[in-house]
Amino acid sequence: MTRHAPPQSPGSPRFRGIGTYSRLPQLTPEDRADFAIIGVPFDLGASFRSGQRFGPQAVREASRLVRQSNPFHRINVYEHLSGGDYGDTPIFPADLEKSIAAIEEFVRPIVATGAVPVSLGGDHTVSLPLLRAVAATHGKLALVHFDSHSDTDDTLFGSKISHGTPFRRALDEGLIDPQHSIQIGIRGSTVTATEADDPRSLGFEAIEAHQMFSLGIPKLIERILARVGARKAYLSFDVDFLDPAYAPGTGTPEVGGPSTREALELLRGLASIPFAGFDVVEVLPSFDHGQITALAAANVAFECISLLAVRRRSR
Ligand SMILES: [Mn+2]
Repeated sequence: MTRHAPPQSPGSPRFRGIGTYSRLPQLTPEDRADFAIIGVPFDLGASFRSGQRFGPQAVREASRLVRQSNPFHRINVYEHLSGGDYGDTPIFPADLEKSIAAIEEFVRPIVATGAVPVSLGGDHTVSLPLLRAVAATHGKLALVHFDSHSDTDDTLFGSKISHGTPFRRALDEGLIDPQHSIQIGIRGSTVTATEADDPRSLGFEAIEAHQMFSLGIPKLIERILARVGARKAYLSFDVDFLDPAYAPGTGTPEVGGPSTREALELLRGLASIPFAGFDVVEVLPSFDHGQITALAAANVAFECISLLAVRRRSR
């Protein structure tokens, strides 16, 4: 099998070439790779600011500076993995249901080839069709969810499918196992006084931002690993997990969150989990400044890819 990898910088400066993720080769669903970058330019499920449809391309542009090796893990990712950018899913800009179906249909056969999708959103609604596509091959998944919101509402403004409901629907459809799922970073003012307990009543473990800071990152990593165990898992990273100082370009920002540095440290502790899919969502370029958010998202995606490489190396 051809090992797909980005060109190295000497001889090809990083500002040169077509803007795929990390300048990876552009692949088609017929190609074979270990991981698949997939853009999901969808924002019909956003309840406040919208424009996340422009997220994938902003993250790709910021990812030019993402190189082949992760020095924390002392690993060249592409010595262990082949990866490519599969472009964007089809989208119908005035039809939510049709778009959701098209996202799932695009991603499902890619997952069936054995590739791990690393999807770039899009508002958080996209996690639902992505989970459907991943669960179709891998079965019920443990969810590791970084976000300032639990996104487990039954409805949002009367709609069953939105960026506030993906994990409730995933639960209803049996795509995720709440007993082995964990949400981290939940914060912000709420509609009712006890809303923060809602995901717990559904069976999720939820670590609110204030609990996260008192636990500290090493203990937090232990909690995530204990919750997931050896199960196949899906990691969903909403950039509003980060404090707005580190991710201003997003739809529903909440103050009092972690820094990008803390997020990287957290992610780096998760290499023992067998991840079957990742998404990085809610990048909203029109509210971004100096690529702060897009650059954070590009590097979060690289840390996710690095986890796959570290796990491959250890086996
Ligand atoms: Mn979210």
